[in-house]
Amino acid sequence: MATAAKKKLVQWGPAEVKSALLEKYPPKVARKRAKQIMINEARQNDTPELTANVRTIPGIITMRGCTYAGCKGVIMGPTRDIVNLVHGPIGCSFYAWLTRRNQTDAGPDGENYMNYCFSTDMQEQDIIFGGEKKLAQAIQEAYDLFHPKSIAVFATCPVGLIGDDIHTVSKNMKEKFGDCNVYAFSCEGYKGVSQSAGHHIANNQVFRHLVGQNDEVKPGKYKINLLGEYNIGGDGFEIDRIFKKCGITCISTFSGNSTYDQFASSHTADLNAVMCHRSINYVADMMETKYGIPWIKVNFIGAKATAKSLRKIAEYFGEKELIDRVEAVIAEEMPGVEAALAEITPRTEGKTAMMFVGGSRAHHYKELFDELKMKTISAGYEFGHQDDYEGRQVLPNIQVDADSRNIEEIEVEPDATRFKPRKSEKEMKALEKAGYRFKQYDGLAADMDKGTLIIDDLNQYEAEKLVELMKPDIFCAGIKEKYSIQKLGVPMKQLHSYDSGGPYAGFLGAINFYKEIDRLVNSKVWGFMKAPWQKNPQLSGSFAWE
Ligand code: CFM
Repeated sequence: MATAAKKKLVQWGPAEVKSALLEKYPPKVARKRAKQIMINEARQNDTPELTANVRTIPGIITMRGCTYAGCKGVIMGPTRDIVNLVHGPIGCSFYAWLTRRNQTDAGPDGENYMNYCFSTDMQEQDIIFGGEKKLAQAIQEAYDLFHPKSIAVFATCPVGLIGDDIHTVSKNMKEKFGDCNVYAFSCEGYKGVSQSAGHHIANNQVFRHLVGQNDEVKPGKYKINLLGEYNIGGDGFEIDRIFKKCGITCISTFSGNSTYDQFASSHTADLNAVMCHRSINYVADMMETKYGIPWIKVNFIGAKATAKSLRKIAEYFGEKELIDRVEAVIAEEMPGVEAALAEITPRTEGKTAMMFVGGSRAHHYKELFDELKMKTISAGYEFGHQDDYEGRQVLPNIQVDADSRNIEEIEVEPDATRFKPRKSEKEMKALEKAGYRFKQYDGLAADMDKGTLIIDDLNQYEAEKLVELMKPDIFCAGIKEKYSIQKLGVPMKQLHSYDSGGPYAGFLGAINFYKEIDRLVNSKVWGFMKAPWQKNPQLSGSFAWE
């Protein structure tokens, strides 16, 4: 019996798994979900199409979050010296309060508002009579208490429904104060199909109200911005350590451990290095058009990926001094990584992983599992777009639906005085000829093996089914999935908050990750897990009054 079950598990085929996932759905739901479950063919630039960034089917328990979460929590949350004021009922603030593990240091000025929860605490009467006065009062109160450089206002669902004009309130308060930049985000939770819409809304306002506010040129020779790095579990600290060692100056990180001033002068950098393509590519594109800063895709998750990204940055600047320094740093850091791998990989080799995270990490963390010689058998995003799966070459073919049209696209022009190409056309051409790729991202599918399953917007039911059928050695997702998966006897690692671990970025982070995964996939405890009905299938019960 046990052997038969084992045999069946080993022999799963992706097509069978796909049909098993769809089996219980009503026909219409099954048809829709079938388009979001792809058996990967691993073809570069020509993968089969996957439907993404569409509404979750009502009734399905999605893993996604809301637009407000993407704007307030993800993009603006990690900035330490901007007061993030949520206009809405208290629950929206409370659940966005210190839950993402984006770390910060207080900096030399000690200005850090991250540990505070600012909210207008809307009540029924504000919903009925309007909340603008209350919002103005709250902005005034935050200003009087802290005198921050900047206050950002975030709209929650009811604000959009009753039509409070948060932008005019913010503008009036900004004019009144004179020394505090106040602006607002119309990021009502329902605005888009997921948190991805919130990223776009945040990008637009960051670009409009923050980037380019300070023209003062900061010291440093090789100046970059790191886009789409949010310092979860201290990842950003490790990347900063490596940059410093290499002599690379990071003007601004968008937005891990960042400050208002860093955003304000980010247009003075000479290169934008993009980590999380999904959440911040809009800013990268807009900064290129307005200021002439080229962007490249990088990844600091995985030791090899880190080395590759550093080399890519050095190659862009093209100066021997930097190239040599980067090589020296890699040579210094890699022995530690290799020693850890030599010890750990014999125990992890051949094991299997599944990853279902946001819109970037499934791809990034695949690098770390590759280094452990583990196989990623299924992966996907909660809210990735088609380009995050298949690469940016599909961008011209993506059909804009009503939900995407709902999100503003800013028309950007080159800045009359501040647009400055960072390289001559000739230099750019020469780099491209040597294989250097600007503005390019190939997506997850090209890196996944043939026959693996790529699934968009995986839900609670399918997650459990998938684990039952394919029995991975580890499943990676978020807190909502954690306990249901663990109850199936499979170790679960949170790749959003890292449970309480991290950093996993850079060289030292990679070593941390290897050790934790080793511990998880080789722990026998998961095999002992049995639910009561597995131990004793005939549980009997009676009513208390019987
Ligand atoms: Fe980018 Fe992120 Fe992600 Fe994301 Fe997120 Fe996150 Fe994520 Mo959670 S910005 S898309 S909205 S890498 S919070 S730091 S882990 S879902 S994969």
